[in-house]
Amino acid sequence: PLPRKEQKAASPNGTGPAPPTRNGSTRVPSKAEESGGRGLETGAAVWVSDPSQVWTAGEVTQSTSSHVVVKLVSADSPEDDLEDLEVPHTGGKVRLLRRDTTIVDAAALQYDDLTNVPELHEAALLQAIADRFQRGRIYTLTGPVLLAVNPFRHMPGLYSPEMLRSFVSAEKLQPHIFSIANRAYQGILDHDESQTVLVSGESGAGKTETTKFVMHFLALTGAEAVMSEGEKPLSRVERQVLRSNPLLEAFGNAQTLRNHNSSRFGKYIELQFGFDDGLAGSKKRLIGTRIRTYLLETVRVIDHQPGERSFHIFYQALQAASAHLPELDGMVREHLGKIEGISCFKNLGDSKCSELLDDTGDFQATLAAMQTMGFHAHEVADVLRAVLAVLHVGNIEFTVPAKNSEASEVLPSTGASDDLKAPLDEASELLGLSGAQLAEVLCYRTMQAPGEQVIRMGNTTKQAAECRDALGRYLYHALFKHIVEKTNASIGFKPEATFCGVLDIFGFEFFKVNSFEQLCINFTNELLQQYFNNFIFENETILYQEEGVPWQDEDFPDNAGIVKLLQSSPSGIFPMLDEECFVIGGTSGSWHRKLIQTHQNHSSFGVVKLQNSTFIVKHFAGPVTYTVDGFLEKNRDRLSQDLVRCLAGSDWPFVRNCFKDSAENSVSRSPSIRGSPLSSNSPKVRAHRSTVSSEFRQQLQDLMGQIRTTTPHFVRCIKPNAENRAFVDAAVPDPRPLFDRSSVAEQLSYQGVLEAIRVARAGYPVRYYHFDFLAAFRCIACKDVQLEMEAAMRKFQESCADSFLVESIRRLLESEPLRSACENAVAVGRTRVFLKQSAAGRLRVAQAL
Ligand code: AD9
Ligand code: MG
Repeated sequence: PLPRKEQKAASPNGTGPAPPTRNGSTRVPSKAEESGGRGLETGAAVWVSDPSQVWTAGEVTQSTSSHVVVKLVSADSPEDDLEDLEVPHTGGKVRLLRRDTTIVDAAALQYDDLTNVPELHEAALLQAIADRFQRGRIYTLTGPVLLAVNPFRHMPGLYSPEMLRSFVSAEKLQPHIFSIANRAYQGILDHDESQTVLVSGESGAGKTETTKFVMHFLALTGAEAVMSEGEKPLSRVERQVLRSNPLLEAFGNAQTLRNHNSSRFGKYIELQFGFDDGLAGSKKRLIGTRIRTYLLETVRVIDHQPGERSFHIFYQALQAASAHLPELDGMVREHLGKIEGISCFKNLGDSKCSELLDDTGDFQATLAAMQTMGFHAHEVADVLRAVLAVLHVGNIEFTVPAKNSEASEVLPSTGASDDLKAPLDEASELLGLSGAQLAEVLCYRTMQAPGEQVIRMGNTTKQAAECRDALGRYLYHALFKHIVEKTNASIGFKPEATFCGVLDIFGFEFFKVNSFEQLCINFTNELLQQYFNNFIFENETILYQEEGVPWQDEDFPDNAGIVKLLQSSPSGIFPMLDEECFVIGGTSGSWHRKLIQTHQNHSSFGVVKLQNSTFIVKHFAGPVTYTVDGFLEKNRDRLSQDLVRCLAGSDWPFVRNCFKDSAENSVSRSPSIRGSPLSSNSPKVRAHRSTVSSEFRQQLQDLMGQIRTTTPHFVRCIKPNAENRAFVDAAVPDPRPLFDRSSVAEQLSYQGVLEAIRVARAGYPVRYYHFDFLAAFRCIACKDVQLEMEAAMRKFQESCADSFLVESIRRLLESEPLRSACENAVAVGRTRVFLKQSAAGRLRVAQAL
């Protein structure tokens, strides 16, 4: 598998994953955007697209039939005279969007939900989020979707017990993660319906923290709801659920360039609610949990980029174990005692103990979590023994024997420290094998045709090293699986109980070199996006229905074509890859040629000229170029049968169990790749023709099926800057923006937030509540009518009945000179007025006169 080292982020700011938005994006601009200024009157306030700031404020100073002239307004000193900009209606690169000058303070509470902004588009959205973030408001709603900007600092009081309590039973959705969690909880209590909170965002955007806030809320709220005086607030299940986080993070998280505690796997946690007979109270509380994991990046066991680290547990064990040696089992204690530090292990490379992490303290938390999960002392020792075995296996090296350059033998090196034996001896002892057994299965392979004798062949040093790495990855994955299974078994899972699922899964990825891992991840995001689109569509349909306004849905964005291109059988990209894995002599190259033959005319597929081994998929978030090298091998991901058989015969029951299932199946694979997409709960018996992708797709199908049975809640996490900087009141000002508008705009785009807004506003992009509409436009009417309108507005304020307002609105719209402009371009709903751009523009002109 391709080590991450070779993958350099291609983001413009060098941090990646760089979303391929704006330039070359697949999305279709709405009509208002295409205009390049058509329909904008002189004096209109606008946002001007600008590569550095993304959007700059401006004002139209001249409007002709072919172009408009815009005067830019400097944000820092509005009186500065900036250059005028001529924007042609067609063919120009600059885009113009109308700027609502009535919004003086986008951070104001009334814009907690941005659907209250009359004209919501990407510039208005960006400005509102930026303003709110500067004011410490990290959460914003756009309708039902919560946007969460990572503050990278402690926010005093934001998650306090008082804050938590203030959200319990609150009716209205507020811009806070507790509000979303509460809505999910209420859905379970009131309607007995299962829920899912879907959290997305790029690495370091705050998905895992958000997930933990949801779990925290659900565990504590359930407990408090049923707590009687003097009772212990948390039940066993609640405590275990909260402790499962540090445990999974120890084994599944690592420090990366983008996040010092980056999850290197995806997870879906179902938190089950019900009445616990053994506990007091008549309200539902947490009674069980099931954790499913996806795509553990096991390649990190073997290698990582400079500046990154392998999984936390390795450092925790090495750094902190000395403090706990007396409690540990004899063999582990003896082995740990001999290790002088991280540098003893090749796979940990030059990684250092991080200043951002407290490995010793975290190890305590890991041990405590294991204890809470009911791991006995000998089970903890097994886990640590497996951790050490993985490290020692990685140290085994090979050399070419004197007589045979096509074979290999284990390099008879000495140990990495005075006390350590040679890596082969350390590893084999830990694995419960003899050194000769392990050397044999690494350096030789056997083959047998039906009815023929077994042939023993030597592995080249490269093959032997691949075998060693596959063993390390497999073992680590088996260990991770064991941790998850034990956690699940310990907490318990009740079939049929109502649950709240929380999905914390990797976002869209786009590197300089994109491989099989990215295709799997981006496919996942494509499915989640499809689900999100449908949700937005349904919501919008409901809104129009409630308002009594007819709407056409043809503008709805649909990524079904891309999903089909990827998964439909037999000619989708993944099924064709699977097929090629079983064709004799099949290679990544032959698969690539077949792909081009089949899909070259597909609108979501492309090739790059002069790049023979690549293809492009035009994802909803933008086009991604994939390099085909290694796709087949990663999808097959076989583990040598000799190795499997050997380990299944180990003296150590833990290893025997890890390899038993694989030994029983004729086709076995190591869980390599960005790790194996094998879930910890994947079926034990694998189908004969299974591949990494087929198993992963099956898992995804199960996940989506499960999510579809629930009520969804969407949280989009946003990373405000690539360097994870928080606001600090430093004496020396930092010239780098804390809120990188360009990067945020990209994230909003590839997370589908802009698309969602565009869809929601496709029919009628401008919306006003009845009262706001009259407040803004009553000045157009003659004096007498204005007085009537004001009387209606007063009545509304007293009674909240919209009927008084609606009549006035209709009179205004039917009066000259608005009548013709508003015909078929305005719909008066039950609570809001819906306007197309043409009508809104005409109203504004009239308002300005
Ligand atoms: V990755 O895809 O697993 O690499 P995540 O999960 O999106 O990534 P994570 O939740 O780990 O990001 O957040 C990164 C860091 O941001 C955390 O370690 C915190 O230091 C910080 N963070 C995130 N959310 C908050 C918050 N609401 N308040 C304060 C936060 N700090
Ligand atoms: Mg995470």
